[in-house]
Amino acid sequence: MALRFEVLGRFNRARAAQLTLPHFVCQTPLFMPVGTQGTIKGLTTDQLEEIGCQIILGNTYHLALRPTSELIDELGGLHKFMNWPRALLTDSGGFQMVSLLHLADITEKGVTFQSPVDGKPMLLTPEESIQIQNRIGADIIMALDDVVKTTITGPRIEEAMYRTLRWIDRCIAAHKRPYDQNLFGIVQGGLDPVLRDICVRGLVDRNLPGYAIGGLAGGEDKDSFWRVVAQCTATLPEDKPRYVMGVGYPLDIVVCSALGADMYDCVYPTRTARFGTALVPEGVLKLKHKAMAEDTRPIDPTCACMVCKNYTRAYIHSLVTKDAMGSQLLSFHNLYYMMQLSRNLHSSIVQGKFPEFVCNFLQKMFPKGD
Ligand code: PRF
Ligand code: ZN
Repeated sequence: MALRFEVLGRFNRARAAQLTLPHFVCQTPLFMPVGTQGTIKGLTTDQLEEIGCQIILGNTYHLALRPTSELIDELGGLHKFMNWPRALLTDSGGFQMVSLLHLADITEKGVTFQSPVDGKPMLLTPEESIQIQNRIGADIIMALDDVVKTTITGPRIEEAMYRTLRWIDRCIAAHKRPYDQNLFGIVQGGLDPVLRDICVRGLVDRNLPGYAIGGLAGGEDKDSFWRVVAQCTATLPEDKPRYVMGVGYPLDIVVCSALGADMYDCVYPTRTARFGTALVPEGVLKLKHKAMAEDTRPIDPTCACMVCKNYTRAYIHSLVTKDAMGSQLLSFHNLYYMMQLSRNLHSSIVQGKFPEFVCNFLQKMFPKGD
């Protein structure tokens, strides 16, 4: 295995750990910003380091189309290509195709889809997904899974779960770099506890370096979402990282961490920045709002980030939708907020102050009388 996972502190089911990857030693719980074409939109890798970002996520699907995994491999791997010395994770590609293209069709062989570049039919098999991810060279690579929306019901959920289990063996067999890349399996099974249990057991039997909980954050209600996370974290091994895929609302990260999850990724903080929204302890602040036009305060007076130290709400209001700098400044602040949230989760768990942290977080977000 190419990772070490040492739990440094616990509070009930919550854990704070040190996750040692080939390119970086990370502290968990941690949030991973999503970079699509080998970049986090609007930020340089220096800025990402300054914010305290430990690991970023790249999408196999996007990178494989352009600039292509062969070219990335030839140029020395994605770390070098994008000038990012810290950890990287790539997702397997299937989920992106299904969620972005709607043209994708899943069979036992793999995911078939039409290339958005030239419209030609293409097939992504578990073997190919792993081969592409081996070329890209991220610290963590994800198995190709069969993802279905949690809001659908019936035999398709069961089929996707069993297919995900069959595909994991094809992924393991195809993986050529287990010495410096960690292959994570993905738990599927919709909202059905019996299917989730079969999938967890099946993956744990394969003794993988880490496990993801997939298929969530797709429109199901919070109660069902949290119940699946709680069930999976209760049965996944204590000594391996647990990654809840596609989760990025601050409140969900706090709840999932209390339930024993360690890693998260989402486009939300950067996407919402591009729509003019800042993440703040009270929830969100909409910079497009007229009320911001003459507001000389920083986005968040309690935030220590470069943007909050140097710019007013009025200035950012004047930029949003008019200049790329507006969304760049907001992305910087929002990712800083997510990194600060990760750091606070980690240190409060280590210091035995997790309940105080959660109470404080909830009181600010949901003040009395609201
Ligand atoms: N599988 C993969 N990537 C994902 C998910 C998944 O289930 C989610 C959750 N819907 C986000 N990203 N491979
Ligand atoms: Zn800030």
